[in-house]
Amino acid sequence: MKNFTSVADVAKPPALIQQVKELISQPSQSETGRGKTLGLIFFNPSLRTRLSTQKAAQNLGMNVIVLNISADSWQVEFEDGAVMNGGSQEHIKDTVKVISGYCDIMGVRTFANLDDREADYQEKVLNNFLEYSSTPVISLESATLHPLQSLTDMATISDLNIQKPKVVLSWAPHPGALPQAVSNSFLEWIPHIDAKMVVTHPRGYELSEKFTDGLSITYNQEEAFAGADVVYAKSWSSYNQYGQRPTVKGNWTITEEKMKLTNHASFMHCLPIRRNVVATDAVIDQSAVYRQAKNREFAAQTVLKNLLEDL
Ligand code: AN0
Ligand code: CP
Repeated sequence: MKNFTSVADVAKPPALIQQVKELISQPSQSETGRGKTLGLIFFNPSLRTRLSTQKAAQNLGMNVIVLNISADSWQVEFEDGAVMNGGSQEHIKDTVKVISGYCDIMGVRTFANLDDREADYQEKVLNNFLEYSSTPVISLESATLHPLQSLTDMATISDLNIQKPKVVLSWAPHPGALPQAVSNSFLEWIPHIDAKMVVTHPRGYELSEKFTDGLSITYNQEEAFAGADVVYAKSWSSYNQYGQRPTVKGNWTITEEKMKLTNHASFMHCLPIRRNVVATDAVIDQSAVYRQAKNREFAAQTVLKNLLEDL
């Protein structure tokens, strides 16, 4: 594997999911990464991605350096050919070339700005890393995808050992506008496990057809929940009215009553979660979310191992 920025970077996604499952059932450490350095670059906040990827690298004997670029470094210019007499102090080209000189593998987190759909969906920031880095690049969540999360989610679902589970991706409320990355990415990976996929969201929250083409989509959340084996909750802002939060009819918070419609479904969420907004305390407290978060370590370790082997 040369980079890990989307499912398209993976030759055999089911085999990678299987490797994560094996690590879940039998955690292990090795010296595969001894003497190698992983650089983790954050343009946005993170808890799980930061810690699980660091821990995964340590499990492989790697050194890790972390930079919170917005808080601790120079302000970065992204425009090609910019005359840099304004606020930004260093061009992305220089930032990436310098960082990659210190690293053997580089991870970057760069959220959607949710203002300019074209710029977000062109993955301008991530592509600068791919273009200027001399090392493999891991997405730690980009503008439109979160592959480490999705790989974890596929392994976590597959680890339930339910034959062809009914998996429901449900939109949920949130006080702010969130990216579509987690949901897009989930839908990009789900064909690689044997599941029956249903998406439910209010009108106005349609995702890009690139990700939902051919899927069963309903505006009726309760109908979607009937017989579900997995309920995967996520809030996202509108794709068509880009970054907006169109008015929603009814209450989309996931409650115990709604979960009773399912087939004793596992409740999943990538976290962080707004309690009693996305889902009630009772739903979250009986859910798979901590197992899911722990599995981030095994997914990151699997990805790092594959990248190290191809260095
Ligand atoms: C981010 C998002 O929705 O993309 C990160 C999730 C892993 N969530 C928030 O900003 C709350
Ligand atoms: N799920 C996830 O990526 O969490 P963080 O934003 O805390 O890294």
